[in-house]
Amino acid sequence: MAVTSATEQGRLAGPLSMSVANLCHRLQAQVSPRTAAGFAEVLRRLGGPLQVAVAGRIKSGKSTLVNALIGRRVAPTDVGECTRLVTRFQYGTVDRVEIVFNDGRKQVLPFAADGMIPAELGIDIEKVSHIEAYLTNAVLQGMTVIDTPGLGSLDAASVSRTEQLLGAAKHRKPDDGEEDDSADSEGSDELDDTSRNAVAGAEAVLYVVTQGVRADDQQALAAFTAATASREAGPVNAIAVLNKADTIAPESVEGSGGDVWKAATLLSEKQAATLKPRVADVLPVIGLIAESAESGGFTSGDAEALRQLSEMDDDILETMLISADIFTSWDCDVAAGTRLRLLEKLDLFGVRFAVETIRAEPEITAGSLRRKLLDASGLEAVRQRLSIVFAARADGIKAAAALASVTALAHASGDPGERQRVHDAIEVLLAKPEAHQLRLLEALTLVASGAVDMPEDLSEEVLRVGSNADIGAQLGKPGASRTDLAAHALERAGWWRSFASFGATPAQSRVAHVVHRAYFLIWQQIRD
Ligand SMILES: Nc1nc2c(ncn2[C@@H]2O[C@H](COP(=O)(O)OP(=O)(O)OP(=O)(O)O)[C@@H](O)[C@H]2O)c(=O)[nH]1
Ligand SMILES: [Mg+2]
Repeated sequence: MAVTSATEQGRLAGPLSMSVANLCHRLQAQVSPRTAAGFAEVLRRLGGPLQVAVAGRIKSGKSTLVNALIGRRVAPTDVGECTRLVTRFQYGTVDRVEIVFNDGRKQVLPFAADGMIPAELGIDIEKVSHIEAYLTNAVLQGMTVIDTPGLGSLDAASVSRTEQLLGAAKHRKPDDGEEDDSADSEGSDELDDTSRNAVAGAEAVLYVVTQGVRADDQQALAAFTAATASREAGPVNAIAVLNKADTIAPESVEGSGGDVWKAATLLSEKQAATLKPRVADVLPVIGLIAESAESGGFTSGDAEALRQLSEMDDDILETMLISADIFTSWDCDVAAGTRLRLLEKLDLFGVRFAVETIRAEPEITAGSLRRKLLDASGLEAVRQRLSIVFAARADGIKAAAALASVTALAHASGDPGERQRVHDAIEVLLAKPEAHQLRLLEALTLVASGAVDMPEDLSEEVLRVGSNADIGAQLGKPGASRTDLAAHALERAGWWRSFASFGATPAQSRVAHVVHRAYFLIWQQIRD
């Protein structure tokens, strides 16, 4: 029996990924070469870092946020062809960018003079599948970041390109131009389009919304769905940010007391009410300031210009800060070009924040000012959330995504015998106690996505038990004693078991059995 090798084990996110990897290894010998090639791809992905897609509407600031997260200004923002392409940022030992064409061909793309991916490629982008960027930045060892074009644009071609890449294949009809007949490639170990898409797709989503885009905006939601298409997104693998928090007019938000950050926090809570339980959380962030502070964009020259501004008469500065036009066209000692650069890096809110910081602490160094800007951007909270929500659960998320891919591959094979063998193997795997976490994630996603309807208090309980790593939080009793927790777990286990048997619909009952077992396992873990 083929088992996962020691080197592979080292790279897998945890025991769940390992059990799915073992399943793939075992099945490889029992399926057609093409499905086996698909399994090989699933195995390759299981061994890699979590794949996080940054999705959202056009111009919501996705690429800016990607740069901030990677800590390097490398993704083109604002204009240019590249904002219409999917770019995958992954770890590499040398910096390298490749254009991947639809036919699989690759071409190395030189970085632009400023170290960024060129905004214009100088080739027919209709022929381009996506861009792969290998960067030495350490953050990418922990996750692969996928920058996506803003959906909701009128550009249907880039929308469908994104959907294909991110795994919306199940909705797609065979392309006219490309052959889809399995007969041709039968016996070959090349991945066909369907199989490729079955294993592609992001495993987690960072969903970018702005004040201007209502959270329930259909096109914004389409962008969200497209990013995870073949698997359901939910609080396990999706978080949202309310970006461009600096541009929120506080007077438009009741209760903000005129404070921009307070307004952003209130708006985020409101968006969360609409988006939950699709996402774990909605966090306010100022991507632009985060990018400038994190990627070396903010220089000591900028700090010096801000210091000069801070020494100006307050009334004059206030007038200048009314609008970008006034700020750049006003007659003052700081060169207009420098002011324009400050705006590009910090926008008016950031300039004001920096000036106020310098006035409160005139001796502040450029480095400390950069640090304060970073703190003000809210990026740290997003990072922390990413590590709590995603990194800590990478094993479960990756294993669930891999299982979904395995199922999709078997389904795409067109061979009923093969489909049955794969199906049986998955059932055996899921029946094992150590795979319970996968069942729980599945149940949670069914409830979160509304596929299984539950009374609200029960939904909340399922979400709580399924999406927390810490037992106190799972039981909704943070800080309670072990004895209390054990008693509570046992009580809830009993309750869910009887709910499963009496009063629940068949779909609810399946979820209830999983929740019952989750409580039971918690109890086993903490009883004396
Ligand atoms: N004021 C402000 N501007 C921002 C912020 N984040 C991004 N921007 C600006 O918004 C514009 C669009 O940003 P991008 O990062 O290119 O947005 P995108 O979502 O990647 O755009 P597409 O890929 O074309 O859909 C740029 O001019 C950014 O400088 C922010 O937090 N505050
Ligand atoms: Mg972009």
